[in-house]
Amino acid sequence: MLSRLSYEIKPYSLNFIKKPLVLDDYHEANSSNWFTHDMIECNYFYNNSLGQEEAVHTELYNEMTKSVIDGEVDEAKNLALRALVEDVDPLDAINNGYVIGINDVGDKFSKGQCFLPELVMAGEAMKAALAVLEPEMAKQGTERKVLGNVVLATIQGDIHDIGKTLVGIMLSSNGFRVFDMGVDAHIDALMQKTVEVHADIIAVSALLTTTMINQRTLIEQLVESRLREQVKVMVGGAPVTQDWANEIGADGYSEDAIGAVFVAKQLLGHN
Ligand code: B12
Repeated sequence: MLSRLSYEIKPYSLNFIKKPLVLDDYHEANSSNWFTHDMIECNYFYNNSLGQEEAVHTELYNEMTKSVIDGEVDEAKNLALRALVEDVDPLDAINNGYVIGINDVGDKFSKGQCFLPELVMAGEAMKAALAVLEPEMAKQGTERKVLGNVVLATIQGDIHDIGKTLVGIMLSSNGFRVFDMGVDAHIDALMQKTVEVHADIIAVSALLTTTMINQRTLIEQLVESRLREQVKVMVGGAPVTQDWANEIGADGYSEDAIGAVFVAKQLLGHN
């Protein structure tokens, strides 16, 4: 017989079950047809394969995922606080809850299935949750496995920061340690930071055709100062293209933030 919990589990639970149902099914799931045989079968399987405590955590993870997808900043933060009170491992909360949400929104943005304000709000919700959970992880000494150090900035002369910040959120959500140098970041400062933090990647954004040139200057100066072999360079921003990346000798380019994660992993051999 199905337990009461079955009926409380939201569609997002299906993320954790090896069943080809995806978040896109959520809207459909909200229709009256949701309690299909498949769903009941899934939750039956689910309830019988997890202990009560894990099931409760899974419900919390699902709420976390949803808070990011819905761009609910306060909700995301409150759920993170609840995780701490309920002794949920912060790393599990990040990986099983929030990251699933931000990756879903990022993926939808890439496919033109959602728009910038939704992506920005999802990023804000993600940041609010990380701000609660990361200090706790540091305290517990359970920091996430770091895939690599990334020095990130909007290049010298340019003050656009929305895209750069989204790239930073996606990279840090997916295991990179990001040192965000903000906007109008001077090339000297970027190089200094690269040395200081042993950066594996420098990721620079440019939104102006006039400041794209500074991405080239950065690479030239890295070569001159013999830092070029030690660090990969990724470039992006609305006017930047793969051709431009090739022309200036950058190692990686992506047209969006979710692609930036893929490229960064690839550059460091994590794919
Ligand atoms: C918002 C905006 C502003 C805001 C910026 C607010 C902020 N906090 O960032 C304000 C009002 C301040 C602004 C100012 C200016 N702006 Co403006 N701005 C824009 C606008 C409308 C949107 C930019 C944006 O945020 N896009 C959304 C983000 C998510 O997209 P994105 O940045 O491209 O990032 C994505 C990808 O490119 C990629 N990505 C981004 N960075 C990186 C980095 C890496 C490493 C990787 C891999 C990927 C990656 O991932 C991101 C997420 O998917 C654009 C028009 C447009 N449609 O692009 C004009 C635009 C960029 N601005 C423009 C101009 C001219 C200016 C000003 C010079 C205007 C002026 N005369 O003062 C000033 C710039 C001053 C300066 N020194 O920088 C022009 C540039 C024209 C050109 N060819 O150079 C544009 C194209 C508008 C236009 N059509 O004329 N701007």
